Amino acid sequence: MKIGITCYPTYGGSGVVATELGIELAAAGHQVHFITYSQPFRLTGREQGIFYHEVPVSNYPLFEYPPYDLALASRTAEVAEYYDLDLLHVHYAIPHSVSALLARQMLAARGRHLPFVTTLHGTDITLVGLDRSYLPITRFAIEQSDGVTSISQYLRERTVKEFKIKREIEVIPNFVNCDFYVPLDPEVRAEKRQRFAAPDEKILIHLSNFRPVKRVTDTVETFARVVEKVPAHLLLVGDGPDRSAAEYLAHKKGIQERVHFLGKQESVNELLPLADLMLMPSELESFGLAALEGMACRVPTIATNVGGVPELIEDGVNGRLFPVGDVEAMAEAAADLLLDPAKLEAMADAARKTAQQRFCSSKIIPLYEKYYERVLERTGSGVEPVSPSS
Ligand code: GMT
Repeated sequence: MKIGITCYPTYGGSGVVATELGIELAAAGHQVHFITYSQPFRLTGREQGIFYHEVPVSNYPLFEYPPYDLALASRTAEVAEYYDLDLLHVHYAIPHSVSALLARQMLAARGRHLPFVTTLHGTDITLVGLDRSYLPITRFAIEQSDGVTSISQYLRERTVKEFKIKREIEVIPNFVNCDFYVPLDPEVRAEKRQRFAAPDEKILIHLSNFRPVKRVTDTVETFARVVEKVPAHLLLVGDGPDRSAAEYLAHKKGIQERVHFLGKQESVNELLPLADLMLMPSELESFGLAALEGMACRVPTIATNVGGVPELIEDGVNGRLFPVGDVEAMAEAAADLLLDPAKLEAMADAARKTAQQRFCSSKIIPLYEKYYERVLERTGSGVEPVSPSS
């Protein structure tokens, strides 16, 4: 298939999922065209079968708000026509599904059919989509999509309830490449950990875009309580609006030497396996991709019991779940695990097993392929399989 993908190309779960999906689809033999305002950050531009099309947005002085969604619709229609795309897959409903709808209509007027699939990721529904100014158009674009998927059961139910959507929404969970996100060989791991911690010290990690919903200061609060019991270091990977609040808190608590702000990192698969535990105290997560990436590297997560997280983490088996804001309980559980190596090892094994058995890209990518085929069949634009001789 020739598939167009639109997403937010910057750091953020939906962009990561869209990019990894494109990489996996290209590896499976499809032709993938990314249509976004900048190259998705996990792409090198050298991947076989992947093409990138930048969306230029002109900044005429009259435009206080340059109309990116229109530029995106226009560029999508062009790319679809020139490269003969079979299908478009947009990640994050706002504004991508609206631009896709416009592109589909523009092409229809020229006698071409471009079905599009919208994948809902979370804040497009739970925060942004419920803003009155965005709700009607988001609901319309979701209803008009040729296919809609959500990354968890929770998000599907929340979309149906809050948006009163009647159409079918397919749950296709997030995934991780289990050959790329892997535990390290113990000797290599011990050597690499020395960059951050002494051999007898533990390492905790947090990975996010530091938005308020991630409650990064709860991560620091939790860690401050852990170091009272266990010598440890905290790696904070990512950047965003709450970084300075977290830095201030680390100084206020006098633990700044133990809290390492690493900023945005491209190869998180190299950092995650160094940790013993991940902290994800979010206010809400429709899935919690960071936790899954950690689990694939044998790092269990102390998380909040919110949204779609229980679909990934089973409390006491492959991680721990607590109410939002309960930093005391999260710290106690973390210290308890760090001081009980056998318990931590069992949980680390279970975490990797969950990632492998349920969320590996090898299991999830075929679900997307089958879904695309169904959408193409339903909309009357099925792609003929290419015979080896043709
Ligand atoms: O959480 C964010 O701030 C970013 C957001 C995104 O779309 O980039 O993340 C959402 O999508 C991720 C990938 O599907 C999920 O793993 C996150 O749980 C989800 N975030 C929320 O629901 C808050």
